[in-house]
Amino acid sequence: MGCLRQEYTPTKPTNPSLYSQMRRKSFLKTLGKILLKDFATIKGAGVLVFSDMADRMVRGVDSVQASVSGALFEPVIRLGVTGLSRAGKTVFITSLVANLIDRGRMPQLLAASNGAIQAAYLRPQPDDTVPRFDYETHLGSLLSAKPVWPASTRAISELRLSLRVQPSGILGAVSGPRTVHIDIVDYPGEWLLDLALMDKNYADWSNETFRRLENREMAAEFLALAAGADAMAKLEEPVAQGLAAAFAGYLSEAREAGYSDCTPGRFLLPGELAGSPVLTFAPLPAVAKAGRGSLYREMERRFEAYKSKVVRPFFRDHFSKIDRQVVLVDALGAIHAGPKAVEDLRHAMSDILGAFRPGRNSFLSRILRGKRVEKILFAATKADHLHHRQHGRLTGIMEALVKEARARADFRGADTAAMSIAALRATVEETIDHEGSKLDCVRGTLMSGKRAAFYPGELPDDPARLLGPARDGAEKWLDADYQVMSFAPAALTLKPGDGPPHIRLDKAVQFLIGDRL
Ligand SMILES: Nc1nc2c(ncn2[C@@H]2O[C@H](COP(=O)(O)OP(=O)(O)OP(=O)(O)O)[C@@H](O)[C@H]2O)c(=O)[nH]1
Ligand SMILES: [Mg+2]
Repeated sequence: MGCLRQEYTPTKPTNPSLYSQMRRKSFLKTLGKILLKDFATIKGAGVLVFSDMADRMVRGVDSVQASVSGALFEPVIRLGVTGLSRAGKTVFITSLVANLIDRGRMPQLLAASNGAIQAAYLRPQPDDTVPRFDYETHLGSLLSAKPVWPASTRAISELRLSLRVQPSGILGAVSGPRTVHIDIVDYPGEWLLDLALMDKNYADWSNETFRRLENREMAAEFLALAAGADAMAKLEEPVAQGLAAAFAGYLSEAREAGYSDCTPGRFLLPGELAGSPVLTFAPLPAVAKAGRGSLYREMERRFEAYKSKVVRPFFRDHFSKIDRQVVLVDALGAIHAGPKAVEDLRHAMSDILGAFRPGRNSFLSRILRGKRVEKILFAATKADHLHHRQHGRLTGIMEALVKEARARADFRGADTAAMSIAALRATVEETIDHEGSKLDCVRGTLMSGKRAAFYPGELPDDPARLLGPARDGAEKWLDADYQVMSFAPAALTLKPGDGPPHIRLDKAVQFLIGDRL
């Protein structure tokens, strides 16, 4: 279907007023259909909440505009890039863009190797209120004489890369080159975990949270504070602030300890919302009937505000528009940290993937109105820490990590794949003699500036040998030890036409957008 749409490039009528009339007519017609459909739903069920309808209309109008401009002018692909913190999102996007602008290292991207992509350039992004992905600064850090990894980024950002593509076949010969825009949207994976809040009220959320916290020692301080709070008393802001701060403190310690269910996500990554009332709440034990202006009622109100002013807009304005998605996973980092971290990662993946099976969540189903992400790539990042002989095993582990979630998920219509990649290769391979046997190592520059060869350990052929003990709660790996080493980015001198070195970035891009080029 994507191919058909892309082949169709109608020419503009020469009469400009006729042309704009056509655009307006087609837009209004489709908008009319959306409105009619919404009213039919109200009549039939009588339960459609107004804000849902508004969300659907916003999404409807957006997608009408997108498809109108897509069909008549230039197709737009919205590529979502997500992953938990430090998964490798910023490095991935920076290298992806650099390698699409200079395509010498992208042989597995068909449209690059057959010359269909004639040019790639950055253009102003369509969303005026989303911060721009700071490509130039990030690339500057990676390409400087003393390269460093880009700084951590903690919010959503966007970048538009436009490609001039010469379509193949007869149609291509007639129509000449056309422009395809790729809007890359970078957002924290932690935000997807908030989806679970949408179908819960404050009392249920509080109960569940207290149940979860019961056996966690890092929650002791918050639990004592919550137990001592008078939920029926009139709200006093310092009390609310004290509870929220203790709760946020618990969340951040829980995450340090490797727990993944650390929602609400913005408590850990508050960005510009830090200190605002939508982030100044915490769960409270249930009460019989809390009066107006009481601590309980205000906490409840702020929880609802968090859902409607923070979570809902993210899913409505950003998530719902994504066509293709890459989920980056630092699987090697988790394996190195031990079985608990691997089990935790498996849970987090399952929760994250929940966002891609909207059938389970009525809020999301309403917002998406049947639209689905068409392709999802699960990529194990930083594969340059491993000799290529082991890449297949890392991919196997990645597949196993998301397998259960994938099997349960209803990805109807979405094409999924797993891969091991390195967005920026910082090492070279080397086989060394060690106590009479050969060891397949990688060599790179450490953060200290020293060069070192590194053997990370042998990943098992069968992923169950890692995931089994992880699920059984093992404290450490029995038959192996896995290491990760922090390599600095390699100092690069790039040939004209070449982007930064990588592993399988071209294959990843071919999977994600190759069919639309
Ligand atoms: N060797 C190697 N290390 C990588 C690669 N990609 C990322 N890293 C390492 O992983 C760290 C995190 O990468 P980022 O791209 O900043 O990760 P992120 O997901 O944007 O992180 P946050 O913005 O903090 O959420 C980097 O500082 C590097 O140390 C890679 O391709 N190869
Ligand atoms: Mg980042």
